[in-house]
Amino acid sequence: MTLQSSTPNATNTDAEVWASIAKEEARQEEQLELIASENHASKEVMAAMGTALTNKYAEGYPGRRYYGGCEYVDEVEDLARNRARELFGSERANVQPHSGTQANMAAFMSVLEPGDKVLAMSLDHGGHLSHGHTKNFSGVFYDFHSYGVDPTSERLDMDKVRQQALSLRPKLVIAGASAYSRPIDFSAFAAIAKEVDALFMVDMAHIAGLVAGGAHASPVPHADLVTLTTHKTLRGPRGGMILCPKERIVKVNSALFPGGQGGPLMHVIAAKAIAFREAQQESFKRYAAEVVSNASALADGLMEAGIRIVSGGTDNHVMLVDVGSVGLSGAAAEDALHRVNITCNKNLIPFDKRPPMEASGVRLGTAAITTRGLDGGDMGLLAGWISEVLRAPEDETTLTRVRGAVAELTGRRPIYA
Ligand code: DSN
Repeated sequence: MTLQSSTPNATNTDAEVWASIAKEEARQEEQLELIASENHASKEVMAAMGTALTNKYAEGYPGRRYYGGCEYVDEVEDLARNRARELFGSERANVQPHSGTQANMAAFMSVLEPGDKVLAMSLDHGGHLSHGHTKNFSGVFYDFHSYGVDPTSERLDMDKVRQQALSLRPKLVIAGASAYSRPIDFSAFAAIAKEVDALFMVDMAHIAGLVAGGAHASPVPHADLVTLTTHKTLRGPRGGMILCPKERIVKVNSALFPGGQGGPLMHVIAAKAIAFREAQQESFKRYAAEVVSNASALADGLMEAGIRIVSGGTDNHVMLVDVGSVGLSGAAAEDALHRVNITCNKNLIPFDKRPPMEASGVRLGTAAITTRGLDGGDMGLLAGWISEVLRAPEDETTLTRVRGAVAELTGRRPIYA
């Protein structure tokens, strides 16, 4: 095992915690990360989170705090907000949400009353927990209804979404998903919301990096509220953000603080500012395009190997692999791939007959492996290895051979060289 950037030094005395951190760093180097919501942030982004900014309380917003000594964290938050606005072409940004779910909570609180009707994508068809799951705050406090994908095309059917909106008359329509591989037509959603006098919100957590890099259309010109996370395709620190037109920012800000959070994580906001600057570079545009072309190549390779991909492919960073097509459950496929150091997560596919902890699919994403430099040729290899493992999940000879091939590739493409 090699120790990476957080290797303990003379001042690190907590051997137990540092040993676990070192093992996690080695795990990331040794495994191919196909979890679609993960990525490998830059050393500079990670360094910002290990600074004295973690010590500072700064409830409030720049220039209007409830604590003294905020002059430098004000600079940091202003940098983050301004860079976010430039990056996404948004009039205003709130960079304080600790997570995507907290960004969604504040966005909802800024426009909804408890019990209001909302129309969002079903979690079973690729939506998100915070878009109305009955055990989540969203489903507890608001009256969520859901739309899904068409059973044949496995794509969103905007005529059906419109019919549902017309009969429900929701106060808010939400677009955005955590397991949907096709472009989302934000303009069509906005037109439906307008027709039923609803507000329109987009949760672009998964595709934020693709939007920043020009590899997916932006929802910003169409939506009243846009929420996102900064750690997925956007490749920043773990956290959330809200974008909105200037007339909405006062309500958004007070819904976030004091509505849903207390003190902001200023060390994370510094890391967000650094990540936004990274995402403004030409190299990030190339990265976003490569994430999409790698996903397309991986999906093609799997389909050529006879494995079904939901909706017949992908146009973004993610794909849903129907592992039922090779006789496995998602849980068994996740486990078999984990044994060869390919990490992914089991996932329901649309109209799945299995329960979520078993599922019939695995979700694969290319954001993290593209960060470590894997290219189209590597996608062909990876599709072959995944196919071999899924077709012989108990065969130790196959597993040993593929594990060796993965080790050779990860060794050639280190994350934090
Ligand atoms: N849990 C995240 C995902 O994996 O997509 C979304 O919050």
